[in-house]
This record gives sequence, C-alpha cells and structure tokens, in this order.
Amino acid sequence: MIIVNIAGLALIVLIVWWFWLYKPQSQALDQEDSVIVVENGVYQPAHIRIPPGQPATLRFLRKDASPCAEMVQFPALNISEQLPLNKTRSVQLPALEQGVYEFHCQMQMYRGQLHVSDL
Ligand SMILES: [Cu+2]
Repeated sequence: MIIVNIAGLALIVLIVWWFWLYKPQSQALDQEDSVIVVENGVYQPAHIRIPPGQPATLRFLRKDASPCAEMVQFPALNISEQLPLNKTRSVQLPALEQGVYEFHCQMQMYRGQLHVSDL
C-alpha cells in the first residue's frame, strides 16, 4: 500500500514537473552542423533561432523509438517530416518573416519553437 502511494506520488511530481516546471533550453542555431536531438520527450534544443529572409536547414536526430516521436510538424509552414530512428534528417525551411513558429510531434508531446529574428 505504501509502495503504491509512493509510486502515485512520484507520478504526480513527474506530471507537475513536465507541464509546469520544465523550461526547455533556448539556443541560436548559428552553426550549420547543429542537430536537434529528439529524446526523452523533449527537443534538445527546443528553441531554435534563425535569421529572417533566408532559407535554413534544421537537422533532427531522433533517438526516441516511440511512435510519438516519429513526425515533426511545422503547422504554420505546412511542413511535416518523418524522422528515421538514429539517423539525421534534414528539414528544409523556406525564407521566413520574423516571428515565432511552433513545431511539434503529432500528439504535441514534443514541442519546440522556431524564433525567426535577427541575431
Ligand atoms: Cu508525440
């Protein structure tokens, strides 16, 4: 009974941490060889910054075998890419105006933001 309670408590702590406390790291994508790792429920880095007005390439490396992680979608850009497991997949982005563009997996458990602004 006590073990069940501890497990339940741990689950609650995990859920609180996941939805309210966790803040993804932000990173400017200034190097051509930067890779966004898809693992453990987060994109790493989850906040990408690229300059406006020029096409860009994002590289994703999916390490999470669960089906949840297999797609990355940029709804505002109509981009949807399937990510192979343990292989780097490049996603081409057109030249974009300044703004913030969300990207996520199909179920929106993985979430990231593309910040298009001058560095
Ligand atoms: Cu998902």
